[in-house]
This record gives sequence, structure tokens and C-alpha cells, in this order.
Amino acid sequence: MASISTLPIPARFADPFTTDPHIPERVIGERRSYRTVWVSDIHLGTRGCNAAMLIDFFDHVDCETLYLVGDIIDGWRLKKRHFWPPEHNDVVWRVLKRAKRGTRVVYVPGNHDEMVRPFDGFDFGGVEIRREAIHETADGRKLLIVHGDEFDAVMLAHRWLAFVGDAAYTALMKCNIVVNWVRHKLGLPYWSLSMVAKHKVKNAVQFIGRYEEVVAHAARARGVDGVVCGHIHSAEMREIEGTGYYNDGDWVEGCTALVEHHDGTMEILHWAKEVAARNAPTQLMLPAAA
Ligand SMILES: [Mn+2]
Repeated sequence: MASISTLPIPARFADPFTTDPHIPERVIGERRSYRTVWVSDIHLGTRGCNAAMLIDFFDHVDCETLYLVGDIIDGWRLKKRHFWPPEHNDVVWRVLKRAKRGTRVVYVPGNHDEMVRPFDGFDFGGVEIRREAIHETADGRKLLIVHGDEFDAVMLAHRWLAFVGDAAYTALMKCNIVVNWVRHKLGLPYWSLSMVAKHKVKNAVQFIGRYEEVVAHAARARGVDGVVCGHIHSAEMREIEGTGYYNDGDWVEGCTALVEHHDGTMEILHWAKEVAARNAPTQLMLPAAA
């Protein structure tokens, strides 16, 4: 049994009972209310994590049940390098505060936070840690909640996932400039990395479609009406041969959440778009027509 001290997370964690967040809560009027909210692939502890956007989300949205669908804290990355800005603590603070205020919080660990998995069945500060969960919607459908990395084994072309949510891809594109400068000096013709990139994107699209089918089939075999997962950083909501497939996306690039309205209707929220719409000027300063 792993002990809490083996967790590669800071000892001084955001305690909502005794501390205040770095970024104060911005409660403007009444918060938007949902029955259920699912978020995953936050990757706290990495530069890729869009904590500011998630803090804004938590400050504007409320729910009865909050599911954290894995890869919340990136233990893999934290083991290599300590990176924990105050905003990341603020995300933890908001989750714990929510639990304290009476929201049911269920944390289903993923592969990047697999160090939390041995705590299956435990409750920490009002956060239930579960290897998987079954959610019943307001309209009576049973949904299996899993992170989704368990389906990697049956996927053959999953190596490209290493690129997801990482600066590696950008770095690779920058390499293109250097590579071609060297090739030019050696009298070699131009070689396009973007061609390789396009091929990768095509593979990625095929991979996502295949992954969604595999997950939906597995859910149907379990006798549930649908499945909610994360892992591949690709928000989606569709019916696959009668089984509901829901992916809540990520907070690295997409900044998306899956929500259940009080009547059981499901929706994907694109938070970056919501923030942009909120901040948009109400009056466009267009030049007068001549
Ligand atoms: Mn994952």
C-alpha cells in the first residue's frame, strides 16, 4: 500500500479551511447551475495546463456532482521537474472548497496520476477516489465513468499520443527550420516536415474515431447506456451503435467540460469561447461607410 508521502505533490497543499486562494473567487451574480460536471486531463504540474481558464470555469459554474476524470495532476512530469505555480494550487483549492460546500466530488485517476489509484475507495477531504464510477442521469441512463487509458492496450497506433498536450510538436516544427538550413548548406533539397505533420494529423483523426468505437463497445459489453472518458484530449458527444460516447476533452488546449443539465440533457462547454464571448466589446467600432 502506497503512503500519502509517496505522492509527488507539494506537502503544503491548498487547504480551503485555513487559506485563501492566490486568485480570489470571482462570483458575479448567481453561478450557472448544472446537475453534473465532468472535467479531465488538467495536467496540473505542467506548463501546458491552462489553470487560469479552469479557475474561471470553476468561478462561474456550480453543480451537484463533480467528476474529475483523470490526469488531474501530472505525476509523471512532477517526478522529473517540480513545477507548481500558485494558480495550480488555486485549482486544488477550488475543488476542495466545492466539496466542503456540499458538492459530491468523485476523482477517477488516470495514467498520469496513477499514483492516486492505490487509494481506490478512500475519501480525502470530501473527495471520493474511485477506480471507476457509474453515474445515473436525471433521465435514468447509466453511464460508466473511466479515464480511458485502459483502452490503449487494444489500440495499435497510440504512440502519437505522446504529442498530445505537449510542446514537443511545436519544437519539432521549429526543428524544420534548422534541419533545412543544414540541408541547404549540404546542397540537399528542401525537406518538408509539414508533410510528415499532415500525415500524423490524418493518422490522429483515424485514431480518435477508432478509439471512440473501442470505448463505446466496451461500455455496451458492461451493460451501461453510455460512457464518459477523457485521456485523448478530444471532446466529443455522439451515439455509437446505440451507446452514448462522451469525452470531456482537456484543459491543456481544448479547455472543455462535459455537463449534464438538470433534465439529463448533456452538453460540451467550450470555455475559451465562452470567455472570449464574455469579453467581446458590446459595440463594434466600425469605420463609418463612405
Ligand atoms: Mn491520460
